[in-house]
Amino acid sequence: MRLILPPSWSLPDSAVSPESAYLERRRFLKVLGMGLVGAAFAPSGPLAATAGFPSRPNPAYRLDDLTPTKENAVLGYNNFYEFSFQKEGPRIEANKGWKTEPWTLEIGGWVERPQKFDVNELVRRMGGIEQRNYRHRCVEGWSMVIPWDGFPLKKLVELARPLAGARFVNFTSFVDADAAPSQNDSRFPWPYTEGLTLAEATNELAFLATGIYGKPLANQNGAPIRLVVPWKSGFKSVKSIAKIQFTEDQPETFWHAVAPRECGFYANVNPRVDHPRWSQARERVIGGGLLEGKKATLLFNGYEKQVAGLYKDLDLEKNF
Ligand SMILES: Nc1nc2c(c(=O)[nH]1)N[C@H]1C(S)=C(S)[C@@H](COP(=O)(O)O)O[C@H]1N2
Ligand SMILES: [Mo]
Repeated sequence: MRLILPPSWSLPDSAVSPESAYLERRRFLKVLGMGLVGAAFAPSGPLAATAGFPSRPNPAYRLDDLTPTKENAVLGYNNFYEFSFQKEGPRIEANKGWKTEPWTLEIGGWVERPQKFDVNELVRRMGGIEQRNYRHRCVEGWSMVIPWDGFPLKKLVELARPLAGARFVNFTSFVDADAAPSQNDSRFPWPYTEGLTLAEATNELAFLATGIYGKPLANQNGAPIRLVVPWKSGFKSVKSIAKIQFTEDQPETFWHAVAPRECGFYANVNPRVDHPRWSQARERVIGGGLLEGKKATLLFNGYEKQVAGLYKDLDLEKNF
Protein backbone atom coordinates (compact mmCIF):
# COMPACT_ATOMS: atom_id res chain seq x y z
CA MET A 1 0.00 0.00 0.00
CA ARG A 2 1.23 3.48 -0.81
CA LEU A 3 1.63 5.74 2.17
CA ILE A 4 0.57 9.29 1.52
CA LEU A 5 0.18 12.16 3.89
CA PRO A 6 -1.47 15.47 3.26
CA PRO A 7 0.87 18.47 3.56
CA SER A 8 -0.30 19.65 6.98
CA TRP A 9 0.58 16.29 8.50
CA SER A 10 4.18 16.28 7.36
CA LEU A 11 5.17 18.53 10.26
CA PRO A 12 3.75 18.94 13.75
CA ASP A 13 1.32 21.79 13.92
CA SER A 14 3.62 23.55 16.37
CA ALA A 15 6.39 23.61 13.75
CA VAL A 16 4.07 24.92 11.05
CA SER A 17 2.93 27.81 13.22
CA PRO A 18 5.49 28.86 15.82
CA GLU A 19 4.21 31.55 18.12
CA SER A 20 6.33 34.34 16.76
CA ALA A 21 5.13 37.90 16.43
CA TYR A 22 5.76 37.71 12.69
CA LEU A 23 3.41 34.77 12.16
CA GLU A 24 0.86 36.23 14.55
CA ARG A 25 0.70 39.30 12.32
CA ARG A 26 0.47 37.20 9.16
CA ARG A 27 -2.37 35.20 10.65
CA PHE A 28 -4.21 38.37 11.56
CA LEU A 29 -3.91 39.66 8.00
CA LYS A 30 -5.09 36.30 6.66
CA VAL A 31 -8.16 36.43 8.88
CA LEU A 32 -8.95 39.90 7.54
CA GLY A 33 -8.61 38.62 3.98
CA MET A 34 -10.79 35.61 4.73
CA GLY A 35 -13.56 37.84 5.95
CA LEU A 36 -13.87 39.29 2.47
CA VAL A 37 -13.48 35.99 0.65
CA GLY A 38 -16.00 34.41 3.02
CA ALA A 39 -18.56 37.06 2.17
CA ALA A 40 -18.02 36.56 -1.56
CA PHE A 41 -18.73 32.83 -1.28
CA ALA A 42 -21.50 32.97 1.32
CA PRO A 43 -24.11 30.28 0.60
CA SER A 44 -27.06 31.73 -1.26
CA GLY A 45 -29.57 28.93 -0.66
CA PRO A 46 -31.18 27.89 2.62
CA LEU A 47 -28.82 26.89 5.41
CA ALA A 48 -28.41 23.22 6.28
CA ALA A 49 -30.48 21.39 8.90
CA THR A 50 -32.44 24.36 10.07
CA ALA A 51 -34.81 22.45 12.38
CA GLY A 52 -34.70 22.90 16.14
CA PHE A 53 -33.21 26.38 16.56
CA PRO A 54 -32.86 28.01 18.99
CA SER A 55 -31.33 25.09 20.88
CA ARG A 56 -31.51 24.62 24.66
CA PRO A 57 -28.20 25.13 26.49
CA ASN A 58 -27.34 22.02 28.51
CA PRO A 59 -26.00 23.39 31.83
CA ALA A 60 -23.93 20.23 32.44
CA TYR A 61 -21.68 21.25 29.52
CA ARG A 62 -21.24 24.96 30.35
CA LEU A 63 -18.29 24.59 32.69
CA ASP A 64 -16.33 27.70 33.65
CA ASP A 65 -13.09 26.46 32.11
CA LEU A 66 -14.79 25.96 28.76
CA THR A 67 -14.96 29.42 27.24
CA PRO A 68 -15.71 29.00 23.53
CA THR A 69 -13.01 29.84 21.00
CA LYS A 70 -13.74 32.88 18.83
CA GLU A 71 -16.33 31.92 16.24
CA ASN A 72 -14.30 33.27 13.34
CA ALA A 73 -11.39 30.96 14.24
CA VAL A 74 -13.62 27.87 14.41
CA LEU A 75 -15.32 28.70 11.10
CA GLY A 76 -12.07 29.53 9.32
CA TYR A 77 -9.48 27.02 10.55
CA ASN A 78 -10.72 23.61 9.41
CA ASN A 79 -9.71 20.12 8.45
CA PHE A 80 -12.05 18.95 5.69
CA TYR A 81 -9.84 17.13 3.22
CA GLU A 82 -12.62 16.55 0.70
CA PHE A 83 -12.42 20.29 -0.01
CA SER A 84 -8.86 21.35 0.78
CA PHE A 85 -5.65 20.29 2.51
CA GLN A 86 -5.21 23.80 3.89
CA LYS A 87 -6.83 25.16 7.04
CA GLU A 88 -8.30 28.20 5.27
CA GLY A 89 -9.49 26.19 2.25
CA PRO A 90 -12.74 24.52 3.39
CA ARG A 91 -14.48 27.82 4.23
CA ILE A 92 -14.09 28.82 0.58
CA GLU A 93 -14.31 25.50 -1.25
CA ALA A 94 -17.27 24.04 0.68
CA ASN A 95 -19.35 27.15 -0.07
CA LYS A 96 -19.09 27.19 -3.85
CA GLY A 97 -22.49 25.64 -4.42
CA TRP A 98 -22.21 22.36 -2.48
CA LYS A 99 -25.76 21.59 -1.33
CA THR A 100 -26.28 20.27 2.20
CA GLU A 101 -30.06 20.69 2.37
CA PRO A 102 -32.12 18.63 1.77
CA TRP A 103 -29.96 15.75 3.04
CA THR A 104 -30.81 12.12 3.63
CA LEU A 105 -29.20 10.07 6.38
CA GLU A 106 -29.33 6.32 5.91
CA ILE A 107 -29.31 3.90 8.86
CA GLY A 108 -28.57 0.25 8.20
CA GLY A 109 -26.51 -2.86 8.88
CA TRP A 110 -27.35 -4.90 11.98
CA VAL A 111 -30.60 -3.15 12.85
CA GLU A 112 -34.19 -4.33 13.11
CA ARG A 113 -35.20 -2.26 10.11
CA PRO A 114 -32.96 -0.15 7.80
CA GLN A 115 -34.35 3.39 7.50
CA LYS A 116 -33.72 6.71 5.79
CA PHE A 117 -34.33 10.10 7.36
CA ASP A 118 -34.34 13.65 6.13
CA VAL A 119 -32.02 15.40 8.61
CA ASN A 120 -34.57 18.04 9.61
CA GLU A 121 -37.16 15.30 10.14
CA LEU A 122 -34.62 13.38 12.25
CA VAL A 123 -34.05 16.43 14.49
CA ARG A 124 -37.80 16.58 15.12
CA ARG A 125 -37.89 12.84 15.87
CA MET A 126 -35.07 13.37 18.39
CA GLY A 127 -37.17 15.96 20.22
CA GLY A 128 -35.04 18.94 19.19
CA ILE A 129 -31.49 20.01 19.90
CA GLU A 130 -29.38 21.15 22.85
CA GLN A 131 -26.15 23.12 23.09
CA ARG A 132 -22.93 21.81 24.64
CA ASN A 133 -19.46 23.34 24.89
CA TYR A 134 -16.86 20.69 24.13
CA ARG A 135 -13.07 20.67 23.98
CA HIS A 136 -11.75 19.78 20.50
CA ARG A 137 -8.23 18.36 20.15
CA CYS A 138 -6.67 17.58 16.76
CA VAL A 139 -3.95 14.92 16.46
CA GLU A 140 -1.85 17.65 14.79
CA GLY A 141 -1.44 19.29 18.22
CA TRP A 142 -3.94 22.17 18.37
CA SER A 143 -7.18 22.67 20.25
CA MET A 144 -10.35 24.75 20.51
CA VAL A 145 -13.53 24.90 22.59
CA ILE A 146 -16.64 24.68 20.41
CA PRO A 147 -20.32 25.23 21.25
CA TRP A 148 -22.19 22.53 19.32
CA ASP A 149 -25.93 22.21 18.83
CA GLY A 150 -27.33 18.73 18.35
CA PHE A 151 -28.51 15.61 20.14
CA PRO A 152 -26.87 12.63 21.89
CA LEU A 153 -25.85 9.81 19.51
CA LYS A 154 -27.36 7.42 22.06
CA LYS A 155 -30.84 8.65 21.10
CA LEU A 156 -30.23 7.76 17.46
CA VAL A 157 -28.88 4.33 18.44
CA GLU A 158 -32.11 3.73 20.36
CA LEU A 159 -34.16 4.80 17.34
CA ALA A 160 -32.11 2.48 15.08
CA ARG A 161 -32.71 -0.57 17.33
CA PRO A 162 -29.46 -2.48 16.71
CA LEU A 163 -29.64 -6.30 16.73
CA ALA A 164 -27.91 -8.35 19.42
CA GLY A 165 -24.88 -9.01 17.18
CA ALA A 166 -24.10 -5.32 16.60
CA ARG A 167 -20.83 -4.27 18.29
CA PHE A 168 -19.64 -1.30 16.23
CA VAL A 169 -21.18 1.81 14.69
CA ASN A 170 -19.73 2.99 11.37
CA PHE A 171 -20.09 6.45 9.91
CA THR A 172 -19.71 7.19 6.20
CA SER A 173 -19.39 10.71 4.85
CA PHE A 174 -20.84 11.91 1.53
CA VAL A 175 -19.57 11.28 -2.02
CA ASP A 176 -19.77 14.18 -4.48
CA ALA A 177 -16.61 14.50 -6.55
CA ASP A 178 -18.05 17.47 -8.48
CA ALA A 179 -18.49 19.55 -5.31
CA ALA A 180 -15.53 18.19 -3.34
CA PRO A 181 -12.36 18.52 -5.47
CA SER A 182 -10.10 16.17 -3.44
CA GLN A 183 -12.48 13.28 -4.04
CA ASN A 184 -10.93 13.14 -7.51
CA ASP A 185 -7.60 12.35 -5.83
CA SER A 186 -7.56 8.55 -6.01
CA ARG A 187 -4.70 8.19 -3.52
CA PHE A 188 -7.31 8.48 -0.76
CA PRO A 189 -9.90 5.82 0.10
CA TRP A 190 -12.99 8.03 -0.29
CA PRO A 191 -15.53 8.36 1.17
CA TYR A 192 -14.27 9.40 4.63
CA THR A 193 -15.27 6.78 7.20
CA GLU A 194 -14.97 6.42 10.95
CA GLY A 195 -16.22 4.03 13.61
CA LEU A 196 -16.94 3.60 17.32
CA THR A 197 -17.68 0.64 19.54
CA LEU A 198 -21.35 0.44 20.50
CA ALA A 199 -20.36 1.24 24.11
CA GLU A 200 -18.57 4.41 22.95
CA ALA A 201 -21.51 5.39 20.73
CA THR A 202 -23.91 5.17 23.67
CA ASN A 203 -21.67 7.10 26.08
CA GLU A 204 -23.33 10.33 27.24
CA LEU A 205 -20.66 12.48 25.52
CA ALA A 206 -21.04 11.08 21.97
CA PHE A 207 -22.99 13.72 20.08
CA LEU A 208 -24.44 14.36 16.62
CA ALA A 209 -24.15 18.05 15.81
CA THR A 210 -26.42 19.90 13.40
CA GLY A 211 -25.34 23.34 14.62
CA ILE A 212 -22.45 25.43 15.85
CA TYR A 213 -22.61 28.67 17.88
CA GLY A 214 -26.39 28.37 18.03
CA LYS A 215 -26.79 28.34 14.24
CA PRO A 216 -27.05 25.63 11.55
CA LEU A 217 -23.66 24.01 10.91
CA ALA A 218 -21.52 25.87 8.42
CA ASN A 219 -20.65 23.66 5.44
CA GLN A 220 -16.94 23.74 6.35
CA ASN A 221 -17.70 22.37 9.83
CA GLY A 222 -19.57 19.35 8.45
CA ALA A 223 -23.11 20.38 7.51
CA PRO A 224 -25.74 19.22 7.88
CA ILE A 225 -24.87 16.57 10.48
CA ARG A 226 -21.56 15.42 11.97
CA LEU A 227 -20.22 13.32 14.79
CA VAL A 228 -18.56 14.91 17.85
CA VAL A 229 -16.60 12.61 20.19
CA PRO A 230 -14.64 15.11 22.29
CA TRP A 231 -12.45 12.61 24.19
CA LYS A 232 -10.92 11.42 20.91
CA SER A 233 -8.68 13.04 18.32
CA GLY A 234 -10.63 15.32 15.97
CA PHE A 235 -10.32 12.96 13.01
CA LYS A 236 -12.82 10.57 14.66
CA SER A 237 -15.51 13.29 14.48
CA VAL A 238 -16.60 12.62 10.91
CA LYS A 239 -18.31 15.45 9.06
CA SER A 240 -21.32 15.48 6.73
CA ILE A 241 -22.55 11.97 7.49
CA ALA A 242 -24.53 10.17 4.79
CA LYS A 243 -24.74 6.69 6.31
CA ILE A 244 -24.62 5.06 9.76
CA GLN A 245 -24.19 1.30 9.84
CA PHE A 246 -24.12 -1.18 12.69
CA THR A 247 -21.68 -4.10 12.31
CA GLU A 248 -20.38 -7.15 14.09
CA ASP A 249 -16.73 -6.47 13.17
CA GLN A 250 -14.46 -3.48 13.73
CA PRO A 251 -14.58 -1.38 10.56
CA GLU A 252 -11.60 -0.15 8.55
CA THR A 253 -11.53 3.64 8.71
CA PHE A 254 -10.19 6.40 6.46
CA TRP A 255 -7.12 7.64 8.36
CA HIS A 256 -6.29 4.19 9.71
CA ALA A 257 -6.17 2.93 6.11
CA VAL A 258 -3.95 5.84 5.05
CA ALA A 259 -1.57 5.93 8.05
CA PRO A 260 -2.08 2.91 10.36
CA ARG A 261 0.93 3.70 12.58
CA GLU A 262 -0.26 7.25 13.17
CA CYS A 263 -4.03 6.93 13.41
CA GLY A 264 -5.38 4.09 15.50
CA PHE A 265 -9.00 2.99 15.71
CA TYR A 266 -9.40 4.27 19.29
CA ALA A 267 -7.55 7.61 18.92
CA ASN A 268 -8.31 8.60 22.51
CA VAL A 269 -6.60 11.85 23.45
CA ASN A 270 -3.62 10.82 25.60
CA PRO A 271 -0.67 13.08 26.51
CA ARG A 272 1.45 10.01 27.33
CA VAL A 273 1.11 8.29 23.95
CA ASP A 274 3.07 10.26 21.38
CA HIS A 275 2.36 10.43 17.67
CA PRO A 276 5.27 8.65 15.89
CA ARG A 277 6.51 12.03 14.65
CA TRP A 278 5.71 14.41 17.53
CA SER A 279 4.79 14.65 21.20
CA GLN A 280 1.15 14.80 22.25
CA ALA A 281 1.93 16.20 25.70
CA ARG A 282 0.88 19.78 24.89
CA GLU A 283 -1.46 21.59 22.54
CA ARG A 284 -1.62 24.98 20.85
CA VAL A 285 -4.81 26.79 21.85
CA ILE A 286 -6.32 28.37 18.72
CA GLY A 287 -7.92 31.78 18.60
CA GLY A 288 -6.41 33.33 21.70
CA GLY A 289 -4.87 36.20 19.75
CA LEU A 290 -1.83 37.49 21.63
CA LEU A 291 -2.65 35.04 24.43
CA GLU A 292 -2.56 32.05 22.08
CA GLY A 293 -0.22 29.55 23.62
CA LYS A 294 0.50 26.02 24.69
CA LYS A 295 -1.35 24.16 27.38
CA ALA A 296 -0.92 20.66 28.79
CA THR A 297 -3.06 18.04 27.05
CA LEU A 298 -5.36 16.10 29.39
CA LEU A 299 -6.03 12.35 29.38
CA PHE A 300 -9.23 11.72 27.38
CA ASN A 301 -9.11 15.45 26.63
CA GLY A 302 -10.36 16.22 30.16
CA TYR A 303 -13.29 13.76 30.01
CA GLU A 304 -11.74 11.02 32.15
CA LYS A 305 -14.70 10.98 34.54
CA GLN A 306 -17.17 10.26 31.73
CA VAL A 307 -15.20 7.77 29.61
CA ALA A 308 -12.36 6.10 31.56
CA GLY A 309 -14.70 3.21 32.44
CA LEU A 310 -14.96 2.28 28.76
CA TYR A 311 -11.24 1.43 28.68
CA LYS A 312 -10.52 -0.15 32.05
CA ASP A 313 -9.53 -3.46 30.41
CA LEU A 314 -7.69 -1.90 27.47
CA ASP A 315 -3.96 -1.22 27.08
CA LEU A 316 -4.12 2.40 25.92
CA GLU A 317 -0.62 2.27 24.45
CA LYS A 318 -1.26 -0.75 22.26
CA ASN A 319 -4.77 0.42 21.39
CA PHE A 320 -3.85 3.97 20.46
N1 LIG B 1 -15.57 14.05 6.26
C1 LIG B 1 -14.55 14.54 6.99
N2 LIG B 1 -14.66 14.63 8.32
C2 LIG B 1 -13.64 15.12 9.08
C3 LIG B 1 -12.41 15.51 8.47
C4 LIG B 1 -12.31 15.41 7.05
O1 LIG B 1 -11.29 15.74 6.43
N3 LIG B 1 -13.40 14.94 6.35
N4 LIG B 1 -11.37 15.98 9.25
C5 LIG B 1 -11.37 15.59 10.67
C6 LIG B 1 -10.37 16.31 11.48
S1 LIG B 1 -8.75 15.84 11.30
C7 LIG B 1 -10.71 17.26 12.40
S2 LIG B 1 -9.56 17.98 13.43
C8 LIG B 1 -12.12 17.74 12.50
C9 LIG B 1 -12.16 19.24 12.27
O2 LIG B 1 -13.42 19.77 12.52
P1 LIG B 1 -13.66 21.34 12.41
O3 LIG B 1 -13.11 21.80 11.10
O4 LIG B 1 -15.15 21.52 12.50
O5 LIG B 1 -12.94 21.96 13.57
O6 LIG B 1 -12.99 17.11 11.56
C10 LIG B 1 -12.76 15.75 11.31
N5 LIG B 1 -13.79 15.22 10.43
MO1 LIG C 1 -7.69 16.59 13.17
